[in-house]
Amino acid sequence: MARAVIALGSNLGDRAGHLHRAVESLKCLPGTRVLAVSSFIETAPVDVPPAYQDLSFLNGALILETALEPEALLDELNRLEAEAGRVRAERNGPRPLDLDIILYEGVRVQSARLTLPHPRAHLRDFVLRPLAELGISREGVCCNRLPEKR
Ligand code: PH2
Ligand code: MG
Ligand code: MG
Repeated sequence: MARAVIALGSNLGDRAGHLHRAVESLKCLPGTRVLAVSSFIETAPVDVPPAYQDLSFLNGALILETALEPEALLDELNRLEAEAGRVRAERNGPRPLDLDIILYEGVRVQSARLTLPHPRAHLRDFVLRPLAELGISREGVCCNRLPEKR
């Protein structure tokens, strides 16, 4: 089993509903347990096309423990995004649900599909604020390190 940190975001439709349903769906993934969930916070859009500057985000984060390998976990996250109605049309376009793997304990990956730890998470307040609530600092993200198990 490995622990992984997932960032959640939504700026389309019933944002809170999408995030809450995602947490419930993650609890049901095979070999997976959700250990901690942050609160969900309202954040201003960062680096989105000008047409979508008015769509503020709801963001959060969670820690899970899983038997899924990183790429298998990514497949499940992409499936949940699609089930929430996400259509990938343009870069950083509006989305009912975005689920990003921020780090996966002890694993560094650089492939076409996945980079771990997440290459931009440590620069983004909308990720770092929920992570801080879970006891994970910017340094923790950069160093691929989670707090001791309690
Ligand atoms: N996600 C992005 C781009 N910009 N801004 C906020 N506030 N929250 C996000 O989740 C977000 C963003 C790309 O995934
Ligand atoms: Mg994403
Ligand atoms: Mg994202």
